Amino acid sequence: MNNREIAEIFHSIADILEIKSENPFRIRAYRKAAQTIEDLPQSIKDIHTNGKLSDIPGIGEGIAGKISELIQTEKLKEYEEIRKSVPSGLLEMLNISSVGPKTVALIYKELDITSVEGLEKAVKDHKLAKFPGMGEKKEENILHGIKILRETKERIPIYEAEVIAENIISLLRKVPTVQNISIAGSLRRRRETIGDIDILIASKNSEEVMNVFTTLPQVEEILAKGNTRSSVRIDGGRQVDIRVVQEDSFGTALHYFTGSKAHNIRIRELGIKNNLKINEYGVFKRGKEQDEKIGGSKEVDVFKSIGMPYIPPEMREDRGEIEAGLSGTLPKLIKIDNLRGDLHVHSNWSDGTNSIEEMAEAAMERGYRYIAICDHSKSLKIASGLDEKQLVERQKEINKLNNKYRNFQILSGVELEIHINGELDFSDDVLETLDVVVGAIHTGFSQDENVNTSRIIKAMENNYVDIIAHPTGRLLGKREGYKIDIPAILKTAGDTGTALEINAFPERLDLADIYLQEAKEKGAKFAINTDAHSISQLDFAKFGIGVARRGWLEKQDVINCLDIDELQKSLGTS
Ligand code: DGT
Ligand code: CA
Ligand code: CA
Repeated sequence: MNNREIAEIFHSIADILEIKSENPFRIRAYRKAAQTIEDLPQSIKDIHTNGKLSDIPGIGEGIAGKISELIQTEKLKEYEEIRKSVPSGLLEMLNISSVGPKTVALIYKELDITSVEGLEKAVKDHKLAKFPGMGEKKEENILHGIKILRETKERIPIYEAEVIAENIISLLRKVPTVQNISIAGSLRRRRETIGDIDILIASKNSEEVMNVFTTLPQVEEILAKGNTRSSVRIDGGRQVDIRVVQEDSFGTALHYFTGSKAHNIRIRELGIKNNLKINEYGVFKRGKEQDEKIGGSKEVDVFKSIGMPYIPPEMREDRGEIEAGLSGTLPKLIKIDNLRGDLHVHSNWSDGTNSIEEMAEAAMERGYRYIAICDHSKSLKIASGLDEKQLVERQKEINKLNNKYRNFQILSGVELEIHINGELDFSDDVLETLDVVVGAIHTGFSQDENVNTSRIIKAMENNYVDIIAHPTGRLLGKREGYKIDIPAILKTAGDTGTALEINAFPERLDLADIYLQEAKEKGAKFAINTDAHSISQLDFAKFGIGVARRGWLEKQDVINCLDIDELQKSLGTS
C-alpha cells in the first residue's frame, strides 16, 4: 500500500461517515489524515518501519493504528465494515462532479435513491429542486456531471491524449523552478488508448507548480490538489494527473509512474531479492541501521541496480521483458528514424486532398527516400477509385516527377479492393505495371469467418499483392475487426511473403501490437504505413512506430526500413 492508496481509503471513510451524518469531528480527522498522507514527501511505509507514524503532525494514535493495520494486512477492518453499511451506488454517485456526500445523504434519506440512474431520473423529474440549497441550477449541474462521468469512463485515443499532454507540458515548462518534465503512464508506454494522462515534474517549488497547473486555462475542475500530486479534469472531460518530485528522485519516480503496474511489481520483487528497496523515491541498499540511497536521478538506475540494461517504456508490460533483460536478449527496437519511406498514401487522384507532387515533397521534408502513392481501385466508387485508364495517366505524372527528383522516388501503387470471393479489382497484367500493391477490404465485412479468411488468404496468394492493408479492419472505439481467423492470416503472410500492414492511422492501429510476435514467429514481415490522405497525416507514422515497439519489432522486420534498391528487390519490381 502506498501513500495514495492509504489516503484514498481515509477519504472514502470520511465520505461514508458524512453520508451517514456522523460526528463532524470524526469526519474531519479522517480528511485531515488523508490530506497529510497525500502530501508526505516520504513513503509512509518507511515512516511506519521506523516507528515514527505518530510524529507526523495531524496523525493521532488512532489513525496511526489504522495506518499500521493497512500496511501490515493491506486491509482495514473498519473500512470493510463501514462500506457495507451503505448501498454501493451511493459511493458511485460521489464520482459525479457537483455531487458531494451532503447531496448524496439528502437524496438517499429524502428520496430513497441508491444509484446514478435513479438520481438521473429524479433530476429529470425535478424532484430535487424543492430541497434547500438545491434548485434548478444544481439539477442542471448534476445532469451535466452524470454525462461527464459516462464520457470519462471511456479511454482516450492516443493521438488525442498526446496533444493534450504536449500542450500542458509546454505551459508547465515555463515555470522557472521546473527542472525536468516528462510524460509518464500509459501514454509514455504508447498504449493505443489512455485512461488518464500522467505527467511527472522535478521542481524545488512544488507549490508553485501546482498553482500554475490547477489554474491553466484548459482546467475545468480540480479533482485533487496537494503538494506532491494534483489531478484535474480539462475541457472535454479528460483527466490529467501530475506529480512533483525532487530532482534526485526524478528517474525512479519516472520509472514508477510510467508503469505498467505489473512491470513495477516484478521490478520491485527483483529488488527485494537483491537486498534492495526500489520505489518512486529511489533505489536503496538495505542496511542494518539505515538504508543507503544508491540511485534515483536517472531511470536507468533502476535497471542497473538489478543487473539489466534499460528497458524501453513500450515494453514494460510484464510480457517477458524482465526475463529478456536478465538474460541479455532484449530486442533492439525499431525507431522512427529507421523509416525510409511510406508505402501507403493517397493523392487527389482518388480521395486524398493533396497532389502527388505535394505528397512527395512532404515525404522528402520528413527525410524519406521514397513514397508509394496507393490510390483506391475502381470498385471503391465512394473513394473515387481509379480504373485502368486513369492508372496509365497517373503513371505519366509519376514518371515526370521522378525525372525531376534525385535521391527520392515515387512508387506507383494501388490500394486494391479484394472482392468477397477473393478476386481482385485488377487483372495480373495491370498489377504487373505497379510497384506496390496493397490489398484491402472495405466492403462486405459482415460475412462469416470462413468467407472473410479465405478472401484475404486468396489475395495474399496472388504474387503481385505485396502488403495487406489494416488486416483486421477494426476501428478503435467504433467497430471491432472483421470475423477472421487471425492465426491463419498471420501464417499465410509468412508463407507467401506478403507483408502485414501496421496501419498508423490513429483510429486503426491495425495490426495491433499483441499479434506482432506471433506473426514474426510465423515468418511475416511488416510495413508501417500512415494511409495518409493529406500531407499532415504523414506524421501519424509515430503512432505506427509505437505499435511496432510494443510488439518488440526491430528494423529488419519492417520492409519500409529498407533502402530503395533492397525494397524493390523484396517487392519483385527491380
Ligand atoms: P491508464 O491511465 O489506465 O491508461 O494506465 P496507466 O498505466 O497510466 O495507469 P495509472 O494512470 O493508473 O498509473 C500510472 C502509473 O503509476 C502506472 O502505470 C504504474 C504506477 N502505479 C499506479 N498505481 C500503482 C500501484 O498500485 N502499484 C504500482 N506498483 N504501481 C502503480
Ligand atoms: Ca494514466
Ligand atoms: Ca493516473
